[in-house]
Amino acid sequence: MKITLILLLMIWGGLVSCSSPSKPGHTRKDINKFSTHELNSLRRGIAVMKERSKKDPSDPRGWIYQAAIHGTYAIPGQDDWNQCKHGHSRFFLSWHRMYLYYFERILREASGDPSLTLPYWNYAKEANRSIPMAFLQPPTAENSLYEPIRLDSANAGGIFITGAYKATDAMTALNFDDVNDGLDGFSSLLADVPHRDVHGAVGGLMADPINAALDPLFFLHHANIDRLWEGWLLLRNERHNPTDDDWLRNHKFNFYDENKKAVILSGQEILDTAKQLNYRYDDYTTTPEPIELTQRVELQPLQVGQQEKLIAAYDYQEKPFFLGQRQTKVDLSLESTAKQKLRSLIRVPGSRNIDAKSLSGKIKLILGDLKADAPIEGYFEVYIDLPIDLEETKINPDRPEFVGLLSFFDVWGHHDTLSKHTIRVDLSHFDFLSARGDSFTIMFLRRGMEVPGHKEPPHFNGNPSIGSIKLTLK
Ligand SMILES: [Cu+2]
Repeated sequence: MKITLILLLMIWGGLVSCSSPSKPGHTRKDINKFSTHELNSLRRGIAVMKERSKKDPSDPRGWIYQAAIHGTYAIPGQDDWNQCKHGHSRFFLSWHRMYLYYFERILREASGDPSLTLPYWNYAKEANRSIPMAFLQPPTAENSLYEPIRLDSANAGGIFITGAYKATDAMTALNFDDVNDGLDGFSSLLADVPHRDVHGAVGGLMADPINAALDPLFFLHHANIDRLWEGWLLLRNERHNPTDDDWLRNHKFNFYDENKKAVILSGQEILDTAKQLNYRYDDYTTTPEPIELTQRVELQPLQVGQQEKLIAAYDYQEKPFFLGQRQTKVDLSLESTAKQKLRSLIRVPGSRNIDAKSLSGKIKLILGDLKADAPIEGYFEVYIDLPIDLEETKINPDRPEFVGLLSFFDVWGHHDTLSKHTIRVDLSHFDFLSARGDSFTIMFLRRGMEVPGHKEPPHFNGNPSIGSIKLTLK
């Protein structure tokens, strides 16, 4: 009996190791932990892929073809090009996981190093707030990781000095998908911050969803987004992936493997990275840690009779609100009945002693009908009622007037969809509202990665505009 069992175990063990010859699995590491050997493999793999595209543009394992699967301006296109899922698509995370998986296999094969894995860029860590050094130095064509047309500030080693890198809002969400009343779920929140803002802050190819995957940094950024998805699931407390057929089975996506073979994946095949895709991450921590607070209140679907009231709006159909190069302000006056309602909610004017827990999530700033006629580099910080005459150097997201971030990545290039961006407003900001009275000011401050001492923001020319600005109370 014992012998049979041992024999069976041996056969089983043999079968397992035969069916997956690449065990033990691959571990995706922080780029800053890459050894010189690993960096050389990464550089070589990308150089080989770039070379392949030059020799044969139709080679699906070439750099340009791989980027085209994500997005391309090339005409005529192939059926399997321009597949990227962004914004509020519920396939944003799953599609990019599949895409990275086959890209990584191709990269590994191209590098000739069977142990090469895709590294990730964890910009939330204090030491990682600039573009990883290997992608900046040397700034020559020989360095396959360098990309000359990023924003100057990004390629000069500029750092995120503001909150664009923080996934806090996304991590706090319990729902994967957006829910009925328009509150964003984890997937959309992560697609906004840090995803969109990092794209914008790097600039150049990265700021344009159609060209983004041509910059090698794209793959490290998305590896980090993929890692944050796993990190979110590990926070548990009701967090889970969708379980419906639409997400798991009904949508299938096309890729190529390292042997040029066409392959197809669906959601159910990529849920367990270690078991199904043979990779894991070296670290799943998300920085800063999310706060478990009032999400349960926020995520309840809209109930009958609980309509949203307009508090204030800038909603000129004919004339959108254009954002300027640095600071742009817009005054909104309070709608009179909303004013009373708001006052009744803020029991102690000028203080923080309001029942924030029960009211959180009820006030929303909705920025709708976003438009741009070119990719917009950088991103915008949004503030409500900053003190007048406040020096710009003192404005940062640690201030209580900060309400969120706005980026135009994926507004450009997705003309067919009406782009809407919703910012949940923390009630503590309304101290300022009650103090000042009948109107308040929303300020948009443009940021990028900044080189200390150089205050000039990157110049854009895509005329970013907002068609409607609304503050609603539920
Ligand atoms: Cu992206």
